[in-house]
Amino acid sequence: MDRLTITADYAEQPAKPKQGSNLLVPLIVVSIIAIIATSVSISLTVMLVTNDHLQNDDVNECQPNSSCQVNTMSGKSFSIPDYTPGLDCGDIMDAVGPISGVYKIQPKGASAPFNVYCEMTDSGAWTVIQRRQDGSVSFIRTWAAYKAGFGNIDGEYWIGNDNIHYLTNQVPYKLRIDLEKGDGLTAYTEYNPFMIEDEYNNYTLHLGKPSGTAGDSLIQTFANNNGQPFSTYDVDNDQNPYSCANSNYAGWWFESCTAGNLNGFYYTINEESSYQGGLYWYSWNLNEPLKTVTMKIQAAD
Ligand SMILES: [Ca+2]
Repeated sequence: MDRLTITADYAEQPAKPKQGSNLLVPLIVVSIIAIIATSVSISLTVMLVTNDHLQNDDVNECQPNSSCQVNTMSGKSFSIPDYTPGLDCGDIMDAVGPISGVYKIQPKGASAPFNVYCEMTDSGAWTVIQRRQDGSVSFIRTWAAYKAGFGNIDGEYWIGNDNIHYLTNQVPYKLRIDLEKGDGLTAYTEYNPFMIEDEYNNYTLHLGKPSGTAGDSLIQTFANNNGQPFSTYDVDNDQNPYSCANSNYAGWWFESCTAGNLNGFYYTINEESSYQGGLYWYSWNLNEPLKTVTMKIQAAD
């Protein structure tokens, strides 16, 4: 009986002590991992803070005879070496290094320097001529507004048709268009070369060979924008009996009308609408509205 009872008791609870020891070992392991992870995390944080601090100190160190400016895109302030307004952002990068931000440039033909956003990347310095990101700036503007430029250099803007003309007539330039959908997917298209004529010739668009991941929505498509003059709602130079600028809510190089409209109305994602006149690039995203668009130029190789 005793033996049986003991056996039975033992048999009923065979796992209990083992469970205890099974739990104990993972607990110790987990605790050790937690301690190590915490230490690593603390070290990393310290390193990041230190690096950030060092980088900021590096960049913020104002040298004698230097000018300081604020990088409003990142919200960080930094200083840059004194520089003479360059012909484009390529000159700026040569002068101050690969620090993206707002700078003054003065291309040949421009009567005065003007602000522009310079995007310094692994593929060189890009002069940003247009940016859309939140709908904070209306692009339903007159001919005069598109001529002079409008918006905020640290946000949404059009750098101005005169300025685009000055820039792209210095040397051969290429155009890069960066696109982002609502789901965060990105793609790009380049046209090489890219230039526009002067106001006398209605800023007529000239595009070279397209390349990239977003396809061509401006040349070989249902509307050929290449060789077309610029149109706005108050100056209709398009090939349509009506006004493409009116129906597309944009100033653009419309034919009749376009398969790519990057100056249209900014629809918020999931906004109930017919998407008429929105930001779209048909060869990549049909007529679904885009989330962000950047048009930027660089001297061609
Ligand atoms: Ca027309």
